[in-house]
This record gives sequence, structure tokens and C-alpha cells, in this order.
Amino acid sequence: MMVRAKVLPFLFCLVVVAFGTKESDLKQCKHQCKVLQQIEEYQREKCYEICEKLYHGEKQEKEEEEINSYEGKEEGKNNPYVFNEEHFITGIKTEHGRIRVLPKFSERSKLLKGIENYRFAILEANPKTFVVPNHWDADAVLFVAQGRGTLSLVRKGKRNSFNIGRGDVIKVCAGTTAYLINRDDNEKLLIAKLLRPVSTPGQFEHFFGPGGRENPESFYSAFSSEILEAALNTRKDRLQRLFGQPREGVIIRASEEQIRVMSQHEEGGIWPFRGESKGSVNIYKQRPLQSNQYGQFYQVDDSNYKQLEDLDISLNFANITEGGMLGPIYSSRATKIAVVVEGEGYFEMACPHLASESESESGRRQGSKETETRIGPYQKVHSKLRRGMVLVIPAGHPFVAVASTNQNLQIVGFNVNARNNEIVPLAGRNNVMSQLEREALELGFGLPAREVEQIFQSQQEEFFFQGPGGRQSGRAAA
Ligand SMILES: [Cu+2]
Repeated sequence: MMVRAKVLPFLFCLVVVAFGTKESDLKQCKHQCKVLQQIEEYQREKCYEICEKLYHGEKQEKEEEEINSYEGKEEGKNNPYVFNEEHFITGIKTEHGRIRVLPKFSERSKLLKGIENYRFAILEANPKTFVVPNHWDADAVLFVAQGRGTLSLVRKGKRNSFNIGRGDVIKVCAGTTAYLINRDDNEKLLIAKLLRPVSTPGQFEHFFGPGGRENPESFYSAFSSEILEAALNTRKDRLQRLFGQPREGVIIRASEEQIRVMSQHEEGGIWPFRGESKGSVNIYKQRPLQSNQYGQFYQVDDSNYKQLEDLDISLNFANITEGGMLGPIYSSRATKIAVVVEGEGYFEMACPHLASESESESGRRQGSKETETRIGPYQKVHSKLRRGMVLVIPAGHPFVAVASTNQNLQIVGFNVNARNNEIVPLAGRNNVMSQLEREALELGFGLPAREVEQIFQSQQEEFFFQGPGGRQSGRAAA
């Protein structure tokens, strides 16, 4: 009896010590149960059970841990590349929707100075609502992340109305009068916007024509009444009535009938503006640049949407399969402003700036001189990724994005400085190291070239790989 009582806790300790999340650990655990002497058969069964429980429990826990270990870290002052809900300013809000805007990037950190002339916003409109006509002093690229709407754009004396849906990319030139409906009965319409202000760098405004004295105020109301009377050739009392109506905000409810009439348009629309292509292009309908079982990668740039030409912006959409990962890669010229549209996971990025910042600070404190060129150390910038989060990935910065093991991770990225940008793969088929001369590898790594080559050639996939959560022991070839 004494022996029995002692055996179980002992065996529990034994198997726990040996435990990881690999399948080989499970085997080893069971093996230990098998070779244990002085225990009875029912205890042996119990031992197997503990092994199974630990394996499955730990595996799940480890995955959760992996994601959760990044939780909270993004809040740190030393990670200016990640933006959460609380970093947004609510520009416009009604009970039917809101427009949230990120502050100027350079306000967050001087490391983001390169994109300080760009602003990022997200529009949310409830089902069956109308966003009142307005124009912005900014060129904009819109991405429909969710829902179905109809967008109307008035420019060069013509109106183009077209239906939009998930995956559509639309360029809206500065000064275009735009209005929008959410024509869906149930789903919210979500539109991510990258704006490039044209008059005041880094700042843009919405100008509302229709409107009243307030909420929104009409820009017509700013003019003297005699000016408006003369310009519109109308009596004062009629103008007072026109701009004196109580308004209920920028995003308002529309009737079934109004929605029905305004929804009668085609996808993409007929584009009446001379020399320009269609109003929108759908990113999912493009041929993926990369595709395998671990994910797909799509791009819209000036080759498949000519209107992006003068903006030097492109868009990417990455669908990373659950348990998969994208990269490591880096962009040669483009800085990516990305938003998570679906799923969960995490990302890691190598950044020499953050490490040098904290180092030079401590250096200054110690009175030591800063050297001009420095190599490393690299700070591992990392964060959990969740729907709605925004990431900035500067040019040249190697990064990787990993999907959780239970849901695909979908990220849309707006690339600034898109022209001649090249995505450089750091692992997998065609990785940059495989282009190096053998002597360069030998000298660079301090190892025989053959050994280095073997490692860089062991990953057969390209761009998307099985992530660490999905990998099992014994899979790696080298
Ligand atoms: Cu950096």
C-alpha cells in the first residue's frame, strides 16, 4: 500500500520533467510508464493517461502561451510599430457608425517620420445607413475589409456610382465629392483608408456640403448670406430653411426604399473619367503572387489598377492558413502600414533602431561617445496580432507573421513607396542566401559552405511555411 501511494506522485513528477509538446515527448513518456517496475497494471494505465493528458493539455497551453506571451508587450513605449484600438482618435461618431483615425505617425515616434505625411483611418457604418456627401483635402486609397456598400464619386462634372464589397480597392482623388451607403441588412461595412493629404502635410479634413448649421455644419454656411443669395440666386429665407434643418450626424439611417434605389449599380462601375480605368478592383480576383497550403498573397498595384500610378502606393492581402506563417521577408523600399482584418496570431520584426535608441541613451548617461555606424544589436519587436490592430513595417526590416493554430490570419497592407519595391525572402525556396557565392557563405557564416547551403536549402516551401505551432518534431530535414 505504501509503495502504491508513493508511486503515482513519483511517476507524475517523472513524466512532467520529461515533457514538452513534441510527439516524441509523448512516446518517451509512455515508454517510461512501460518500463516502470513495481507498479500494477491499473497504475500503468493511469500513467499512460497522464502522458496523454499532459501532451494535449500542454500543447494547447503552449500555443495559447505563445500568443499570450506577446500580449501587453505592444503597449510598451519602446514599440511604436503597433497600434491598438486605444491609439485611434474617434473623428466622427454617431449611433450608426464612426470614423476612427490614427494620429500622425511622427507623433508616436520619430522613427515613423518617413510616413508622417500619410494618415490611416477606418470607417464603420451600420447596416442600412448613409454617409453624407463630403470631400477631403487628401488623396485616398480605400480597402473594403467587410460588408457591402455602394459608393458614389463626383469628379470632373460626372458622378460614378458603383457597388463595392469585401476585397475591393478604390482610389479616391483629393477633392472628389463622395458618399456611401451600407446596403447590407445585417453586416457592418468596414473600410480601411490610407490618406495622403495634399495641402497641409500629415493633416486632412472632411468638408461637408449638405448639412445644416451643425452636425455636420455645411461649408456653405461659412459664407455671408449676401454671397450665398447672389451665388445661388435665391432669397434669404429659402437659404435659411436649406441650411437650418436639424441634422443627425455624418452617418445616418436611410429608408429601405432609399437604399434600394441607391444600390442599383454594377460592381466596379463604368468609369466616366477620361483615360482612367474602372472605379475599383478586387484584390481577391487577382492571381496570387504566392500560394501554397500555408497561405496566399495577393497584390494590387499600378499594373492591375492604373489609378495607383501617381500615388506610389500598392496593396497586399495575405491570407495565412491556421498554423502557418508568412516570411521571414523584408521589403526593399516600401514601408507597410498593415491592418489585421481577420484572425489572430503574432509577428516578429528585427529593428536596429529601437536597440540603438535604448543603447545610445544609456551610453549618454555613462558619458560614452556615440559611434556613427553601428552594427546591431537588433531589437526583436514583437506583438500579438488581433483583428483591428495596425502594424507599421518599415523598409528593410525583416519580419514574420504567424497565424494562430485555430484560425486563418488575414492582413491587408498599404505599401508606401511601392514603385520598384521588391520582397526579399530570407527563408524557403529562392531565399536570398541561396544566391550568395560559396566563398561568401563560408566567410559570412564562418562555417563550411556545404553546411550553410544544406540549411538554407532544407525548406522546400516558398514565402508561406508551416508555423512553429503546427510543426512536429522529426519534421525538419536539417
Ligand atoms: Cu527599426
